[in-house]
Parts: sequence; C-alpha cells; structure tokens
Amino acid sequence: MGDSIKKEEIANDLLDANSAEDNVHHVNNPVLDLPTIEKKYLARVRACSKDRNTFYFTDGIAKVEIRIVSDEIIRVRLAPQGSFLDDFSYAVIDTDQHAVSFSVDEDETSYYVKTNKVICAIRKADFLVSFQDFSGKVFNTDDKPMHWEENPDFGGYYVYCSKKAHEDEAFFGLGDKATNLNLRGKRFKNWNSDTYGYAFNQDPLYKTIPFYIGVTGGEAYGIFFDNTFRTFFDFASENKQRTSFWSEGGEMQYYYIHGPNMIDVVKRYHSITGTHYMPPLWGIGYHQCRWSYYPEQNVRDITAEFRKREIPCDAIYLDIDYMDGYRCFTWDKKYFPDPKKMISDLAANGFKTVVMIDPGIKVDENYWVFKEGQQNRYFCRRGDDYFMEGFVWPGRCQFPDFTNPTVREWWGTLYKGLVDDGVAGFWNDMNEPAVFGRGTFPDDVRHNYDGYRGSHRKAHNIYGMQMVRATYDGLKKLYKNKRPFTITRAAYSGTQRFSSVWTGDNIATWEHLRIGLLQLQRLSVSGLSFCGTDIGGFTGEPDGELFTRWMQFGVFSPFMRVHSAGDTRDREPWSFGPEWEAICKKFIEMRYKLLPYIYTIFWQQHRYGEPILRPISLVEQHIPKNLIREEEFCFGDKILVSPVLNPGQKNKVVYLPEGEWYYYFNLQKYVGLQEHTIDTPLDEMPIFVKGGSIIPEYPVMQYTFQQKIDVLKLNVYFSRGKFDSYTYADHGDTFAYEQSVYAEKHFLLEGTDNSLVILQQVEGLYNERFDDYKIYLIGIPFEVRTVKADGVELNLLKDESGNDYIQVEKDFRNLIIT
Ligand code: MIG
Repeated sequence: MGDSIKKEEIANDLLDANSAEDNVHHVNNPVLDLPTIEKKYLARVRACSKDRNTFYFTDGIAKVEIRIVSDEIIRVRLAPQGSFLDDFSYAVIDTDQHAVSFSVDEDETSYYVKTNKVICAIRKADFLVSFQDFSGKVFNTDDKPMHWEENPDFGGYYVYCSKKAHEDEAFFGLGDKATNLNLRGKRFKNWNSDTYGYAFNQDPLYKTIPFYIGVTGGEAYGIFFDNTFRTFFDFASENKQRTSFWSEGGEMQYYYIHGPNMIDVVKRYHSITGTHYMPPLWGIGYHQCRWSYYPEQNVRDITAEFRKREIPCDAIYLDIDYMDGYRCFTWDKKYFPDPKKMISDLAANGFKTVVMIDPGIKVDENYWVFKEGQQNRYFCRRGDDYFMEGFVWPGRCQFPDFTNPTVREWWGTLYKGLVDDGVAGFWNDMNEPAVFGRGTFPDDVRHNYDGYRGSHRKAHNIYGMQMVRATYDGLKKLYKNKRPFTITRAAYSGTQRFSSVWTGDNIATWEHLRIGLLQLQRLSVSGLSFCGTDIGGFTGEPDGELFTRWMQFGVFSPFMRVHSAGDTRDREPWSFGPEWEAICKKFIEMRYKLLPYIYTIFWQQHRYGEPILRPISLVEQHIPKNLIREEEFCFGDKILVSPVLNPGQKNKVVYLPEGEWYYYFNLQKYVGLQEHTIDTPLDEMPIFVKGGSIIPEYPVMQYTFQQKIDVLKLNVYFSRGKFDSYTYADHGDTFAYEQSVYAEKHFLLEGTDNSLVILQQVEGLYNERFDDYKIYLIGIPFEVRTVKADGVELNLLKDESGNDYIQVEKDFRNLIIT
C-alpha cells in the first residue's frame, strides 16, 4: 500500500460508498453491500514499458495502461493483479484516432506521457495520475492512487478513482439526471430504472451515461468512465475537495478528454461513442401520441381532426393496446381489423405510424415469437440455468438476451410484418429492463455480452441499448436504404448511434416542465442530443396554460411529441379550448417553418458532434456566472430561447450571450453579455436569433414533403462584423448522404455600416429541388441601393405584404449589397 495513504482516508472512502446509498432515492435497487475487505491502493511506480501508442506502468503487481487515443483523448485502465480484462466496449467505437505525436519522458518525480496537446503525468512515489496542458495548467489530478477491493460474492473488484476537485470547479453531464445542470455537491448512482412519476433530485432514472465535464478556471475537460456495472459519482459532495467515481465491478477504465472548450469536449466524446445518424425529416416534425389511441376509428378521427384544424403533424403513435394481448409484433384484430389499410390511408394523409415494442415476450406456447425464442434458447436465464421469468403487460414473460448477437439479429427480423404493414417508426419501452413487482432482473441472470459473458450486474445498464440497437439494425435492413426512426427509454453511452430518447414518465406540473428543460440540456451535452420530454406531462392533468407553455418549449426540443398516460383527459392541441389551440397551432407552425434550420443542426450534431441544445455554460464557459444559468439555452448556435416556467408569468429575465440578438416576434434588437427583462404574453416566449445568422425557412406545411419548395426563404439577421452560417439539405429519408449526396452550404457574412457581403460555398453532391433563394434582410443599417450577385446587378423586389426581398439563384458565390 502506498505510504501516502492514511488510515482516516481509507475510512473516509468506505464512508463514501456507504453514504452514496443514503443520498440517493431508492427505486427497486438492491443495496450495495459493502464488503469488509480492505481497500488496496496502487503503490510506488516500479517500471514503465511501451507498446506502440500504449504505455504500461506497474507497482510490481498492479498494472496501469495509458493509451493515446488521439491528441486530446487518453485512456487509463487499471489491472489490480496485472492482467487486463478483454478490451471490449458497447459504447466506444473508435479508440485509435489520429495522434500527431506522442512520447514518454521521465524525471525524478514522474513519468510524462505526452501528446502534442496533453501531458499525462504519473507520479513515481504514489502513482497519482494527472492531466495538464503545455502551459502547465493542471486540469485533472488524482486525489489518491486508484484503488480497489475484492468482491467476495461475484469475483472481481469494486474499483475506485478519486480526483481533486478545484474550488471553483463546476460539473456537467451524466445523462438524464433530474437535477440542476451543475452537479457540484451531489452524488449519483447509475442503474437504469423504471421511475414512473419521478421527482426532482430522484436518482437513478432510466439512463446510464457515465460521462461528465469539469470546468475550472473557465476551461473544460471530460471524463468518460466506461463501465456498465452500477456506477457512482460524487462531485465534491462528501468532501469539497474531491470528486470520485467508482463501480461495483468491471474495470477502472476511463477516458480523459481534453478541451479546453466544453463544446470540443462534447465533440470528442462523440468521436469515441458516435453520433446520431440523420433522422428522417418527418422524425423531427410534430408527433402526437397517447396511451393509447384505439380502436382504428379513434386513430382516424384524431388524424382527420389535425387536418381539419390545419395543425401540422407528421406522426401518430400506437401504444401497447394495438397488440393482441400485449404480444409484441401482433395486432389486436378487434381494434385494428385491417392495419395495412389503415396505415396506408393515414400515410396518404401525411401521417406516419409509430408503434411500441417492449422486451417482455409472453410465455405462450401458441405464440410464434415465444416459440422461436424458446426453441433457440434466445431468452435470458438465471445463474442455475432456469429461465428468467417476470410479469409485465402481457402477464408472465421471458426476455430476449439482446447482448447476444444472434438474438439481436433475430429480433431485427421480427419487425418484418409490421414494416410490411407500413409502420414507419418504432418505440422501445420498458427496456431498463422493467419487471412488475421486483423492478428488474435479479443480479444472477446471465448474459452473453457478445461472447464476453457476464451476470446482470454487468449487462443491466446496456440491456436497453442493445435492444434498440437490434431494432435499429433490423429496421435498417428491412427499410432498405430508408432511415429508420427509433425511440428508446433506457440507454447507455453510445445509444445515440441507434436511437432517439425520451425522458420517461414525467408529471403534468410546472416543476416538471423545468425538470424537462434541465434534462434535455443535460442529455444534449451527454451525447444524446435527439431527446424529448412527454409534452404536457405523462401523468396528471395539465391545464391549458401549462400544456401550451410546454408546447412552446417542445418546439425547441429535438424530439417533439405530446404523450400522456391512459387515465388522463384528452391531450390533443385543441383539447383545452380555442384560445390555447390557437397558440399551440402558432407554435407547431413555427416548428415547421424552422425545419430546415432544425435539420441543419441535426447535421451539425451528426457530422461534427455538436450538441443540439447548448446550455449557456457551454456557450460562454469563461464567465463564472454562466456556470449556474440553466433556463435559457441555445438551440443550435443561432437561436436562443428561454421557456416560460411559471403560471401567470408576465415577463422574465433572460441573459443573452455576446453579440447582437433579434427578438423573434418583432425583430427588435438587443445587445448581448447582459440580462434583459422580456415580456412573456401567452402567445409568445423569449426567442432570439443571433445577429450575423442566416436562418432558412419553409412555408408552413401540414406535414413534411406535403409540397415542393419552389424557392427557399433565407432570413438574414444583420450584424456588423464577420459571421459563419450553415444550411444543410439532402433527400430527407435515405442514407445517400453517407455517399456525399447532400448539400452543406457555408455562408460567410460580413456586415459594415454601409454594406453586406455574403459568400457561399457548397459541399456535397445533392442538388436541392428549387432554383432560387428569396432573401430577406433584417436589421440592415443602411438604405439598399445596389445588389450584385456574382457581378450581375439584381433588383430589390417587394412581396405581397410590401416587404423587400432579393431573389437570387441558389448557387451564387457572392452577393454584395450596398
Ligand atoms: O408500464 O406503454 O414510459 O410512455 O405510455 C407503463 C405504456 C408502460 C411506460 C412508458 C409510457 C407508455 C407506457 N409505458
């Protein structure tokens, strides 16, 4: 044991593990039994060796691996007895990125593994690992050597890592935690749980994202603790000077991700865990859901009502009641006698149909899915080889082992019937996995874990991810080159490669509107940008005002869906009377106008790993006060919103980051780097567009692709100085963008007191199906005299409402306005 470790510290650490259990709200989780065995710590470093981009250090028995993943990403692993576990991860897709250079040095005190950006120092006397940049700034350093203790019941180790917490340090990330954005002073547990009607600060919830970002001295780094067992995080809670993370099993294995910009930390986290593919365009329209719309006539009536009232909508959902006795992949023929006909009629009216699929398969000898699963031993089994059985909606069920590649393959094929019926999207629920009564599977259930085998302790947190992965992979084949649309409730890091997510069973209260605002911002910086809440609240009854304010926030939720529990009153946009209906309609229409912008920010997420929702702490991390702002956020990089979170609220204080901002509704200009009090009449909410932006706009359609776009409207928000803006377009439903069939347009704007120059560069092979842009200039400080596009003079035109615009060929290279 290292000399520097004092007895009290060890006691303190054991206490950490104990009180972790006191601070968290229990949801059907077995308690972490503390073994009485003593913790062991890394001791003095005795040797160092190198194998390509990987460096090994040992204290004589234990080994530590330091691997260069890229210039800014370094992976650390610990093998208490010197032999590492198999290098396998469900989350990480790329551990071998480009590094310009790397090397190892040493002096009397330490070894230094260096890239051209980061130095990882390993202190010889006590094995403390730290990360610094070349200016000497230490971003992250061990508070104690990595340590472990044997697990007498399951084998393996409980593994621990303790870091120093800087006095000013703020912490972000960790997925769906229902708490303040800054995690400092709090402690969390990751164990995917079905948490109907969860409360503020309740933990754990549905998802496990063991990734956090630290910001200290205005600069950021990230830690991704890639461990699927029950994991714990303490952010300067037990001890103000310490942040630690630990797990009930597996390996101490984490990635240090250098910034110093928070957005770059998020991008680099995406570079190892992947991004979401481009969703089908309809997937980012407005969706209507309910537990449950049935029978068929009800579905037809609801969808017809949308069209009659001219409220745009792209998708209608069928919750569990469409199935025959809750048997997955079947129809209740009493309620839905001819699903294919219904779905094609809905499609003709612009509605996509999305249905739910759960993991529990009814034990029923006459049910083909059960029979196939049973014959092929596809279902999970207990430690002694008995079936894992549990009660869910269909009654007694068995559960596929989605960690088995053969089972995933099979699961993917089961969707064929529903796909042939015309179903366009799938919603995977209950995949924590949830079991009535006992919460989830017992720990001894065995899993294939892609050949690396493990008990449920190891597979629990990735069960849902592997389920939706199987769903996605299967659909990708069944839809040929069309993009699947999937949603999952449970997730682990990397799930973004296969699915969107929603935040589960929230409540129709104002507090939950705020919780949702926090959760979506947090999910977005945790790699799960395609996220949404049940707009209006799942359980309980919203009044018209709450429902409408939530709908307004919904416009700026990447996934926009109204959903509610079965025992609640109607939740369609018109259910609260004409006054609220008119406002909901206005905002849903706004979503459709913004679609080309929203699609562009999905591309920025897909291609560059940029989060869709950007908390102010991420936008301006260097301003300490911004680290605690949590109501306003940027939607992409050009629009800022601050949802109204209280009944009867007449105005609210909104902080605007640096730059000039235009109030969306009246185009009034506001200066940034300060707070403003903004009126919040019921039919508006604080929405601002950044000066120096180009926001593409579609005409209001009742559903995506309802009509062809003849000219694309571009709203140019003027500001003095130089600015970048992007637009993105592609087929909207195929994977051809992977073969460069897309149009990514890069605009460079330069505004002065008497001129505006816009340069355009186009990348990709996609030819948009319109010829011209219709450009509107907003906030221009001079009288326009001449407009030249690539040297040719153009006239300023006037539209029906008397507004000036410029019509210009879409592939112009430069537009000079003086
Ligand atoms: O035990 O399918 O979170 O969205 O409506 C409840 C019925 C199961 C929970 C989901 C919710 C869904 C509901 N499901």
